[in-house]
Amino acid sequence: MSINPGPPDQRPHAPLVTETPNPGPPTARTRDTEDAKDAKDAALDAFRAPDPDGPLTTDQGVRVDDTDNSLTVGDRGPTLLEDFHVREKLTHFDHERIPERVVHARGAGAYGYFEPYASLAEFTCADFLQEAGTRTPVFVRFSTVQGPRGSADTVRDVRGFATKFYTRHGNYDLVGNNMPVFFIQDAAKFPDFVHAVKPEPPNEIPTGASAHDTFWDFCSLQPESTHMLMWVMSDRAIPRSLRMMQGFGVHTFRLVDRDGRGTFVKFHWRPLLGVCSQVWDEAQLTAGRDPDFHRRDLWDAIAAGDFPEYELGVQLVPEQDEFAFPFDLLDPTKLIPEELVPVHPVGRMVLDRNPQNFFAETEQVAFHTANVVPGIDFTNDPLLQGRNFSYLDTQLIRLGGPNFAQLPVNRPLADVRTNHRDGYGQQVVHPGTSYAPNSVGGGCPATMGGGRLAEGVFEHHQERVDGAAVRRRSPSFADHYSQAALFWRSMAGWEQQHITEAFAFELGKVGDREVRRRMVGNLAHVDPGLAADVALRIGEPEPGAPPEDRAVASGAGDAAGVAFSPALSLENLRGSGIRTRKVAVLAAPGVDGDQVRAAHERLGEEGATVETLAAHGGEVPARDGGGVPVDLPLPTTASVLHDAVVVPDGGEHTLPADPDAVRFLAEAMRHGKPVALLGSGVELSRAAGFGTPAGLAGVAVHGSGGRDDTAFWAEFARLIGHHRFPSR
Ligand code: HDD
Repeated sequence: MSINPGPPDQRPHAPLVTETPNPGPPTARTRDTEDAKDAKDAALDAFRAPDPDGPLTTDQGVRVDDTDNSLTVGDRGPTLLEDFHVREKLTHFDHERIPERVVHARGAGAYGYFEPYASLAEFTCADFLQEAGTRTPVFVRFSTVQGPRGSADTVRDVRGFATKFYTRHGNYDLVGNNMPVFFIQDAAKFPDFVHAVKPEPPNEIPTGASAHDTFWDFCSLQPESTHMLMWVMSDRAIPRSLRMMQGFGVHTFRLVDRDGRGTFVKFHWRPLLGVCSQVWDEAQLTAGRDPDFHRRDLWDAIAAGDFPEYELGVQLVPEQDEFAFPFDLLDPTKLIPEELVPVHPVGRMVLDRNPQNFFAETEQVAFHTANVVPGIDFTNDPLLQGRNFSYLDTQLIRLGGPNFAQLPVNRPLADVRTNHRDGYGQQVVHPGTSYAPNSVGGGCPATMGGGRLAEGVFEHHQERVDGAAVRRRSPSFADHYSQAALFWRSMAGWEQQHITEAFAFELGKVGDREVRRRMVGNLAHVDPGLAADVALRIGEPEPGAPPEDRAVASGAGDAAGVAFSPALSLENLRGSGIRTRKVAVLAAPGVDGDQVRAAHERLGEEGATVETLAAHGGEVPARDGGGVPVDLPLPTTASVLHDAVVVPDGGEHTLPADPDAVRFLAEAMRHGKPVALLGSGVELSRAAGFGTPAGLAGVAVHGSGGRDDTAFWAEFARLIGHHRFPSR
């Protein structure tokens, strides 16, 4: 395979001129395909800035004598227009900003690769899914939706999960979220939805939050949002890490095999570390302690070689079963319960490289749902159809013109030969013709004709459609509550409690009583108990029974075909092990140094990152006369930035009197984190108001806990692997 040859000045020859009218598909399995990750990395090399170890120049390459002083008349005189260097410097600076994304403005990105476990040729001719182990380079961008570029990471929000596969047959973008359904059924509603969730017009408040009147006004009038609201009010909306959340393509897409046969497909990403969330108070505190919490976590993990990994799974539905479900496969407010159609793991994605420049790569990456490759196609989901217009459109304004696909991060590895010309920022020097048909250019670039899917020629799936042009929602989209109720029923008790509290928090911030009542009324269709509880908490009357016409579509029945879906509960999605979990050891003068070392060794062996914290940096004098090195002074960190806490024996004279240490442990206890109290470590628990918490879920109390006490540390590692104990 030949790769995109890089910027024009480094190309051996112009890519447009081919000697044969039909260039044929890229089939040769060269090193580039076998080690595809290197192919994108190498392609980017051509665009990377030269070694900065040399003289400063202007944009024109002219060496500069001085960049600190403007050219002036005399020492104190006016600045001269002739100073082209300073004028260029200021002008470029003045133009540094581009419009942020209208949604998903805040993000973090990473490169990596995808490889299938086995061939999917039975269902699709997509080149990158044909052979086990074929590596395709990817770029992934995670994001929040509501907040601007500078907003905090840990807000309650949906997370974007967008993947660009640089396949040999062109770029394929899977632009998904960490929730499998969406707020609306038709793209026509998207501007309304976004206007409602974005900050209120007069004062641009709130930032990164949906707890305000316009959002709930819209949703309360738009019952199709109810299912998604259940997800957004659940702990799924406050993930512990971008490395610990699922991803979903949301829509039903279509796989197409080499003979043109279609199969409906839903895409799932499952993190190997398991799915873990914060608790709400923790998420709010984290937003203040480290607004970059998720970005930093992703970056640090990749930098440390702890590469995040996600398994790709597919739910496959034969085309003849299109109408076999009690919901419409084209309705993006519905999921296919895994109990009806299991998720088959088909490959894995590893993120193993941080970008080198945030703006050039993470900001300028341009995703588009219509970027599909032969073997993957759309369905008539009206939300997807609208997206297929919107993403290209938005890049034109965001990235300043039609040549954004030439930006390094967006360039396909596959050859590009188009008749597109000119436009802002054109990078390619096209010597040849730019129209078809032509004879003077030898007929190039030439189309290859239909029926050649397997050779990498995209051909739209042939589906028979017939009907009058109508502007109305399909009646098959009418049930807005059954799956919301299925979600509610499938939650563990603590998850239901968190959802109830989240509704009460959000609606409690809504000023308009009519909106609050209407929303509570909608919740009655999901579960009368939920509605009554929320109503009580926000001081509204308990709603009556749902009106008859709506009750038809209420969750009381079993319209989804399953009564419970264990696959929806976080209780069943925890990973195993404690890799990359952050454990704090609180040390104070007199600490048992052996226990501190044991925590580092035993938990470190399991892959956790263990940090010793003390009132100040340097070393803490240990009981045995030695010194314990301090990783972080307590005032510079917080318990919300850690997953678990160890309080060793020996600090009882200082720790309980240190307000930072007391707050650290109190918060960890409140947030249900695993805690190990060794020997006199229980004194800190008493000072934090938790007494001697033996028997509390997730708390390990032990008299010794030295290095050799392997059973104790193994048990504590098990507790850390459990993540949180919200029932505490
Ligand atoms: Fe969207 C960005 C995901 C519906 C219009 N969307 C955007 C991003 C993600 C999603 C992950 C950020 C991509 C990146 O990192 O650059 N969007 C979704 C999902 C949806 C969805 C999973 C429903 C299933 N979106 C949706 C609709 C429309 C848009 C219905 C319009 C009709 N989305 C956009 C956009 C954005 C965008 C305005 C903003 C920036 C961008 O595209 O590049 O075009």
